[in-house]
Amino acid sequence: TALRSFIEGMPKTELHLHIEGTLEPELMFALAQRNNIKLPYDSVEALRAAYDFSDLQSFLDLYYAGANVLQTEQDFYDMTAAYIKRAQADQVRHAEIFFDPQTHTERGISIATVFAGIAGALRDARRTDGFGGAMIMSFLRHLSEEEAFDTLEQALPLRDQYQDLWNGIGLDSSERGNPPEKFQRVFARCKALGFHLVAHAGEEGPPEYVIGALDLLHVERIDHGVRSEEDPALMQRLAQQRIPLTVCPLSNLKLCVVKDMAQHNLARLLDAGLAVTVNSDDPAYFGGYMTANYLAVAEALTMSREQVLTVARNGIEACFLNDEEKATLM
Ligand code: ES4
Ligand code: ZN
Repeated sequence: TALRSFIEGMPKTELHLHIEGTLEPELMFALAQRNNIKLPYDSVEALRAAYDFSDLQSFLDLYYAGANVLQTEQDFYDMTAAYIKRAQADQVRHAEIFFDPQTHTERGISIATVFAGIAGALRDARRTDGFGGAMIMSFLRHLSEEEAFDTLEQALPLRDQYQDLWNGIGLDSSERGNPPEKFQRVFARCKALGFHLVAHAGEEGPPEYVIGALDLLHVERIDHGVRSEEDPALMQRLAQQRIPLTVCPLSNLKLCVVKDMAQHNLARLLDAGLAVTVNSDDPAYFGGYMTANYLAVAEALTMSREQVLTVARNGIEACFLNDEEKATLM
């Protein structure tokens, strides 16, 4: 259709993407074989068939298990390079990528290995294709704040070496029961260090977690944030302050945050004046990359080209580049 080709050709930014969530079953099996790891599935098909989630936790269990195949710098490089190639096919020009060091350091992988592999692929893509990248190191909220501090201490010696890429700190994993205030001190430290700050909030958790992320963690963007709609005062504030929401339509569908795509509130959030963006979250698990996310939500909500373009422009506005760099993405 005309809308499909419009969306396919539209230059895009990606601001909510977990690199561990881009590990496609084929690459997962290849890395398992390379590293002599046995997966609890017989085939790529059997693994894909297990991607039938009932909520965030049911997904996270498989996502952390899948990440076990990542052992060497080359593994992290190959995963990131595969993502970049796929993103470029969807006309993504700039991606700010989450990574979860704790998922790997807990298994004895050094944080330097994680940084080197991801950054290596991003730098090669910048040099050869002009693909823009940034790295947002994210803390796992089901772990303690002390463990987050420990991860920060391990990463800080690498900061100079990766200052061209690592510019942000995020917060992800199991939301319910792990409110933002649990990480108030470590986020204050990251702010003092000059990092950009973001946090997942209002995906499964209540609007109070969005307010907490803003007022206690001082984040600049909210990842997901779709449950903000339950609080009219918060909606007003998000619109007035132009606080970006990095919304992930196919993720919300696969994790049963919405019953079907026609029920998604993205168009209502947009109509209320919020700085809504579209992103792919964990595309290998949720059934689609950037173009598929735009298409799914635009078709289900019968969005106009103008609305789709507004969302894409919001993505440029919301990214962590300076105005001169943003202008090159228009
Ligand atoms: C995640 Cl969709 C989502 N929510 C929270 N944490 C995550 N980590 C990876 N994907
Ligand atoms: Zn996410």
